[in-house]
Amino acid sequence: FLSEPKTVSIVGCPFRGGQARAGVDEGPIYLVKAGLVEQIEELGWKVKFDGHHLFEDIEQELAPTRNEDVLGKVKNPKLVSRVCEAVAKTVGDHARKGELPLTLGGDHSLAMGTVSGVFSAYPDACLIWCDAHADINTVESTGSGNLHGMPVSFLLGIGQKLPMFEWLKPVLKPEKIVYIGLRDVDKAEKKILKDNGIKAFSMHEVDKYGIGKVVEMALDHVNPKRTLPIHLSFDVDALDPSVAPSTGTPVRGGLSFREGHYICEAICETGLLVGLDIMEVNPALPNMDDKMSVRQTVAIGCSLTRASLGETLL
Ligand code: HAR
Ligand code: MN
Ligand code: MN
Ligand code: MN
Repeated sequence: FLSEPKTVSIVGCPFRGGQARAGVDEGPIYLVKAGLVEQIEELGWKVKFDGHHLFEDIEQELAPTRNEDVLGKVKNPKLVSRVCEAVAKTVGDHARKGELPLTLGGDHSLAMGTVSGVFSAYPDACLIWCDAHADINTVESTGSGNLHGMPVSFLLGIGQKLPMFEWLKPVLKPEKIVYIGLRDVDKAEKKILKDNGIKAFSMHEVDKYGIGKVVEMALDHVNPKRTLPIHLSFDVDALDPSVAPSTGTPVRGGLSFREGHYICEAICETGLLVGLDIMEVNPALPNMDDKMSVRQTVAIGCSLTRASLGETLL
């Protein structure tokens, strides 16, 4: 699906409006500073990166009413909507040019933008969502009100529609998404997954079958003939906190270093990857003094990206 010369377009999104913890907006800045652009070039890709998207115009325009940006339980709906709409346009434009958009988060609410953008260019694409969380709460079911826990329901078009998200079309069908790595799913989310027949491989299945079989079964579900474009949305909290500690909602019992990388390598091997998100790296966590954890998590954001883009072990 990609044009020659194979080109990655980095969409750096220093954005935190989908959740409460400061620092996740620094994630993309750290990933690029760690040398991600050069690392991808080293793999033989052409890399386009013209600086992080600053969303300053949006933040400024909404600043006067910032405290009023709440709708029912949902926090910052106007801000998140405007930012995701901008991301959808940028990502979609890159995808339509035959470039591979690599979005660096920032919090996972951004996936409303990235998936909308990629699916506007590739309507028959499928979505692989690696995460400890299902991020499928609806406006009605959310406990936290944080939009990073809801992007999948918005993309599916389930639950109450919010007026400011009118631009967001339900581009995703329940049979076109598959999860890997789940282990912290709200009760209401479990019901949504079940009611919609959505396939998920939790850590229980990873333990039972092994990661090789799980990725094969996941691909068999969304991409049985291995012909459809793939978008991979990778929340680094899918990995165990011992592996990727610098993230906002760590949950123990996650993917090992190798399991995480294996998923990326196996998807790369299909030759079908058209969109990639690396989300929820938060360099302010677990605390300001823990530079080791930050370096380790940023390095893993980079190595998951490289594994997705063709870095092999031999
Ligand atoms: N399910 C909880 C909620 O809706 C927690 C969600 C999120 N954290 C994430 N998403 N990092 O992957 O708020
Ligand atoms: Mn750009
Ligand atoms: Mn997530
Ligand atoms: Mn998560």
